[in-house]
Amino acid sequence: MQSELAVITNRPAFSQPLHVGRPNIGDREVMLRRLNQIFDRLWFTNDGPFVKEFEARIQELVGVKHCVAMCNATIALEIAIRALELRGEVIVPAYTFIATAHALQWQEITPVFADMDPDTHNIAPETIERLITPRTTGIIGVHVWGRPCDTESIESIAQKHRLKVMYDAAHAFGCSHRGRMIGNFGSCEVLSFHATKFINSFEGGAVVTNDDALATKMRLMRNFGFAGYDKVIYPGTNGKMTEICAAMGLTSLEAMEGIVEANRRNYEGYREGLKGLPGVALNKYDAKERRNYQYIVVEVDESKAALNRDELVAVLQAENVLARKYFWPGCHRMEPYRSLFPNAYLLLSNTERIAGRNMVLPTGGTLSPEDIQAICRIIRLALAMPFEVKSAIRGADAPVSASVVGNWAAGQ
Ligand code: T4K
Repeated sequence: MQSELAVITNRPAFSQPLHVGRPNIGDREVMLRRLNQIFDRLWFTNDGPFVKEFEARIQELVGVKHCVAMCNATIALEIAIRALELRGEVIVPAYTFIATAHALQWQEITPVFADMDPDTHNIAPETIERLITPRTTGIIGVHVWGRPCDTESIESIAQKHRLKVMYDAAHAFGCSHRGRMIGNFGSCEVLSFHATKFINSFEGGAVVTNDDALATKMRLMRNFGFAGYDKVIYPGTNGKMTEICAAMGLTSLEAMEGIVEANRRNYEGYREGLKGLPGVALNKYDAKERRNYQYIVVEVDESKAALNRDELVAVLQAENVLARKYFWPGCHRMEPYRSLFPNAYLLLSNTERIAGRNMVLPTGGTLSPEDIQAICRIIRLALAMPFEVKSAIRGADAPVSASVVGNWAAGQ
């Protein structure tokens, strides 16, 4: 068993970097056959047969009337926001990937940041109402880590104030809420199929909805507003998914059950390995609901653990375990929001606290149970020798960050 830490010895436990968000491939041979079909058909994009098949599979899996596949979830968010005619101000959680806020700001709609529920990391409904002004037109909830928002409370606030609701479900494909699949809530929900997501299409996204008119509008918008050759009936952009992306998405979907199983095994491995460590809390998933177990999120409470989150991340990165600090420091502390709303943090105390404590650990099909045991051992060892770790990090500030940059670059 390893008795020293690389942060002290400079000898990492892993020779190759372990990443958060390593892509799942599915059956490589099947993917290559699909690639050949694309070359044979000479149909590369613009609503091709694989895109249609991918949309049909998503509709079936989510149990929703329409899936409009797009080139990524950021464009899907932008198109959905525009199709819903949101404007003025829209309430979003500060604790999300920056794309949720940027999709609004990009169209000159002001994102107004709400605080999070510290138990679920999702938007806290009780913080929404005080942010509503005459300019507010909607609420975007984000199902962070695939754990559903409190849709009932959000939708009742929205009804009371005549606001529209949509969800950023980038993390939540394959998850359910009270027995109903995510994708069926609000006016529409946005899925991501980015390489790092549970199901990936290299890059990709989709809007799912049960609203026929909204789906028609979004199909027009993702293809420049074309309604047939030479006929543009709507303003639009290029949000189309390509055939090669849809081929990857289909291949990934076929592997879905195996991916969930591997993710769940990894999650259980971490749970076992981190059990009983004071101040180190693994995110919980509701076993009665469908979950994709894609994210291993650990909250480090410095008042109970001997180290803080940043120190543990430095320890892990020195070992070539490239833990991430998602979603630190929160959207409100990134530009342009930080300059536009310098006092936003005053209403975001839970976001500030949790964003400073959360770290996301590597998972996915390339990790072995032994890798996970080794990662947990590193965390245990570091917490057992906090003074040595703190002084190594302090004393070797420059070398530690240089080696972290080196590790990160080597993994690119
Ligand atoms: N809404 C939410 C709530 C989201 O989380 C996201 C995206 C979106 C909307 C927008 O969805 P998309 O427009 O992307 O479809 C990553 C992903 O790029 C991003 O998709 C994801 N959320 C976010 C949480 O994570 P970065 O900037 O941290 O990515 P990057 O390049 O550092 O990659 C993350 C890790 O994955 C690295 O450790 C390396 C590994 N990786 C990455 C890629 C691309 C690989 O091993 N192979 C790869 O091909 O944002």
